[in-house]
Order: sequence, then C-alpha cells, then structure tokens
Amino acid sequence: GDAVPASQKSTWTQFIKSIASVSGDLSSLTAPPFILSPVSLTEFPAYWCERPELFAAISEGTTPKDRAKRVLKWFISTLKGQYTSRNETMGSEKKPLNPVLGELFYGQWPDKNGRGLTSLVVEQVSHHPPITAYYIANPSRKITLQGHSAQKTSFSGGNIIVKQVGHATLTVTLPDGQKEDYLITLPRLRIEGLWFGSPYIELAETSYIQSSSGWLSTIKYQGKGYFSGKSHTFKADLTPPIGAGSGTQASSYEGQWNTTSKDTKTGAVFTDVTGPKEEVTVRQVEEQGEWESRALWFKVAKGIREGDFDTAAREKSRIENEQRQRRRDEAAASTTWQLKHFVHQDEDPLYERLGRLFKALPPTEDTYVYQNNGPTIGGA
Ligand code: 0T9
Repeated sequence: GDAVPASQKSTWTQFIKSIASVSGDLSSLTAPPFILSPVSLTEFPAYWCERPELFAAISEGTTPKDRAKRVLKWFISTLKGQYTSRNETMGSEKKPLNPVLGELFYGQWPDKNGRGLTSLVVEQVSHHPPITAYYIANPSRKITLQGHSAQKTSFSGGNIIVKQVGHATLTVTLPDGQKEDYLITLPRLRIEGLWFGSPYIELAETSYIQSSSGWLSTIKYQGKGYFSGKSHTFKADLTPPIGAGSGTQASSYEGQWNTTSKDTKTGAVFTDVTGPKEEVTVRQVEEQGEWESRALWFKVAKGIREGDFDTAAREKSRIENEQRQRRRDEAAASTTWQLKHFVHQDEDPLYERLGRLFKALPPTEDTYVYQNNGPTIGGA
C-alpha cells in the first residue's frame, strides 16, 4: 500500500488480518504508529455542534415542519466533520485514542450574533465495550442534545463495517413552554481504503430523525457508483405525521453531505458546508483536571504528534496499567466506578415512544441521563 511507511508494511498487514479476525470491538487492537491519532474518542461529540448557528436556528422554526427541516439541516451539516475531518487534518482516517472509564471532555462555543452560548459535557461511561455519553445545550435557545455512542464492528469485502449503537435525543422548548422532541438514529459506516493504508469513511443504509410532532426524516446514504456517481451522497425524505391532512406536503433533499445539497423539487440550496466550521473551545491543558481528555492523554498525544512512538507507547501502557489496578482495587473493595455526569437507565421512554412511529430497531434502547452538573464555563 502507498500510504504505509516501508518500515510498517508487515505490521500493517498483520493489523489488517487481526481486524478481520477480531469482530465486535476494535478499540483495544494495537495499531502501527502511522495510523494513530492523538485525539481521544471523547472529543468526537463536539462534531455535533461545529456549526453552532445551525443548532441555534432550530428554535427559530415557526411550524413543526419548519423545525423538523432545521433539525435535518443541522444534522446533515454535522456529517462532514464527523466522518471526513480526520482525512482533512491528518491525511486519512486514523485510530482514535481509546478512552478510559471516567474520561471527561468539556467545551463550549461562545455566544456570537445572538445565537447564545452552547456547552458540551462528555463522559466515557464504559471502557469495555467503549461507550461515550454526551450532552450539548444552548440554554438561551432552550435546545438540548443528549446521546451515547458505541460501535459494533465487522469485516467484509476488505472493509470495516461499523454499526453505530446508541442514539441521540434533541429537545427544543417552544415559546409556549411545550417541548418538542426528536429521536436521532445513526448511520452505518464502511471504512474503505484499508489495504492502501489510507482509510476513509463512507456512510451506508438509512438513518432517521423522528419528531414528536410526527414529522419524520428518512435519510438514505450511498457512496460512489450507486444512485449517484459521487461519494458521500444522501437523499432525505421529510414526511408528514401519519394521518395528517392533505395540506401537509412532504419534502425531499439530496446531494453530498460533505459539500452541498438542495431541495429536490425547487432546487433551492438546503445544506452548504463548504465554508469554515467552528471548533470547540476547550480550557488550556494546564488548567484541566486529571480526568479531562487532553490532560490525561497529554504525553501520549505529544509522542504521536512528534513521532516519538516509544514515549507514546510507554505512556499509554502507564495509563492502561493504572486503569487495570483501579479495577482490581474496586473489585477487592466490592465497589464500582461512579459516573460523574450521567446515570445509566435500561430503558429510554422517549426512544420507545418515538421509535414506535417509524418501527425503530431495536424497539428499545438504554440511555445515559445527564445530571445537570457539568462545570460552569463562561456562564454556561
Ligand atoms: C461517533 C465517528 C465514530 C464515533 C467513530 C469506527 C471508529 C470509532 C467510532 C462512529 C462519532 O459521532 C462519529 C466517527 C469515526 C468513527 C471511527 C473511525 C474508526 O476507524 C474507528 C475505529 C474504532 C478504528 O479505529 C478502526 C481502526 C483504524 C485503523 C481504521 C482507521
């Protein structure tokens, strides 16, 4: 493969073979240095809000359909960051740092142009399997997003197939005090280009955004050579509540989630992510607590960035050994790790209620409920 450094060719081949044989969870596989990212998975929920103005604009919707359309527009506009940004910043998809239990990530997007301050709280709520819980809020717009993210991986046709486990719920409180909820399911990923050492993500199959108002977005994803000649293609249908009167019109949108899309009927621009996005603002590493991601991984990340992989590996082992010791101590004392910001619940009533409207599978899922106890950063 082209992108694989000569000295890492055999380890890369070995690595691909081990991916093919280990199914389910790839997070703890040891990968060759050239494919390592210095960023932990706990930072990934920030991708949900790198266009904070689109998140804030949801509250400006004047009808249930208008708001459902704005939620869809915000969602589609996050996909470029979520799934192609490592290729842009690091040349290819890379293996993120595997978060430790209790790892935290806090951030915010400042108030600008009256959009309000948006804040982010992330906690690694499980190490094995890895599960990341997150909460994003724009209090002045009365919009919240809560979710958790896990993955089940398999290998097929030379690609890694990633089924995303978990979901997100978005809630907007309307001027009359009524809440409108949205259940957001997540697309399937195919990681291609592995043999050449230059992996990238393509999205596949279907994801949904179901509003409590009844409006449903059905989003279909395709890569090159299916219904479009282009990669990163989607088609979304926004359909009215079941049994709605004839005055309610469906809409559809299509295009590329990494560039632009339009209203299928009118041709009007729907999403355009060709302009700059806003990365999350995070406290200086020196000011962070020991469980905060960038402080926790500082030496490992520095080693990876500077090509000092011996230091990176040594520091990573130190963190992992410390974790193992912690788990042993807890077992000996018959205690368990206490989560800081989230409480696990076996059932999510909102998932069940909204999922029923479009026959979500599975019919029920667990959830991590935010405890409203995140740090107050700049008045958040
Ligand atoms: C939620 C996102 C998720 C996390 C990552 C599959 C993956 C871990 C999960 C799904 C975010 O909202 C969106 C984007 C990228 C996803 C990652 C891409 C990836 O490769 C990793 C997996 C665990 C690997 O590291 C596989 C090995 C690697 C060598 C391939 C580059």
